Amino acid sequence: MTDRTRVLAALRDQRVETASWAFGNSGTRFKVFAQEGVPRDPYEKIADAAVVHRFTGVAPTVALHIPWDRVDDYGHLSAFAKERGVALGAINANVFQDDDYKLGSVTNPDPAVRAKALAHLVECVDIMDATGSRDLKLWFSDGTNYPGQDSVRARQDRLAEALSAVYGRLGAGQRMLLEYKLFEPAFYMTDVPDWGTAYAHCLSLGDRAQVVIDTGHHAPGTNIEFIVAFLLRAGKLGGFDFNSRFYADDDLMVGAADPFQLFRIMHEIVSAGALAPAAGIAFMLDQCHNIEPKIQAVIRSVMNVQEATAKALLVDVDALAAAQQAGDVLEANDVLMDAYQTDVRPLLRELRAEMGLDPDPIGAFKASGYLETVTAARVGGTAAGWGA
Ligand code: LRH
Ligand code: MN
Repeated sequence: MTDRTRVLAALRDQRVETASWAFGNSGTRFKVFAQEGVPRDPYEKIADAAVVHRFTGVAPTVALHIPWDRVDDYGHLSAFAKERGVALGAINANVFQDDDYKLGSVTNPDPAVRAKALAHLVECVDIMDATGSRDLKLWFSDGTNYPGQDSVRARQDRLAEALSAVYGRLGAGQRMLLEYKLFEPAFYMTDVPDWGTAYAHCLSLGDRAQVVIDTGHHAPGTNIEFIVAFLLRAGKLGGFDFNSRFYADDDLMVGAADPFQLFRIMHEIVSAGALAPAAGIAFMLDQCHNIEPKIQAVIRSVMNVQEATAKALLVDVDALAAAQQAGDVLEANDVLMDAYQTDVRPLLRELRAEMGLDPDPIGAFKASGYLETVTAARVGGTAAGWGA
């Protein structure tokens, strides 16, 4: 198999999971700028996600967020998705928007509040049974704002107890993905603030508990690809929430703020042979398109992941290994930069043509008139959002 054939085959098998909430209205505490034509329910979100797959060919699943995507019949929603060529992906729990969770959800000092939060997490596993989803994604906004507000240790005990209860509820083929975040909405201490805390909890839970790396959840200057390499080596990397940022959890399009970082991350993935779906890494987008057209932004994001991946696949691994072994620092860096500096857009256009797709997904999307059609159709009702 020539190098080119190998690279094209790997890119054709790549899978990126979109996020239902990216198609709805979103913003900051200052303002949510509503957009026309935004979906009004999970069905319309999935219809938009299906369009992303139609034009990119590598985004066949869409993650749901509960209760934002709660429906009466998840079997019916799965069938709706299937008719449009996509499937329902990770189920995201939400224990960060209820008044009862002001002092925490599963870490709350009040056992009744903890029980309520746990019940929601278990409900999400019930939903996975109905949608056929493999992954339960858990992010906890839990934390404190002032020193002394609560016992750091007691909260970890409560967290471990809840995670263990959820872990015990997982069915065959299901796993839980624990997401960490340095801060926000808590501003003194977050109960799952970093990869080490998430990793430690997942280690004590078992094989079906793994860590999710949200690329916007680190302190500035964090070497995220080190965390990727470490967790891959430990068999504890479950997936990514891809986005990018200039400052904090900005949730911008992946690769937009720092394409070189995304390349370095995908280089670790490719080097570990963890790109193929069989490796079990969930490559998910977790973004907010506050001011830009949402569907086009998601298409662009998928293309950014493809471009970073293609560059990573082009790294001359033999030359790199030889330079590293020889201690030739500059040669080793050169080999990597050579791949990064390669314009892979012609290769990706060729891939899309081979897949029977328009080489220019964004041009094809615009020419389809889909946005104009749904904007005209989606009149009345309430546009989807974060429901906060
Ligand atoms: C938290 C987070 C989490 C989701 C939410 C939409 O910042 O990254 O993954 O639940 O965004
Ligand atoms: Mn996230």
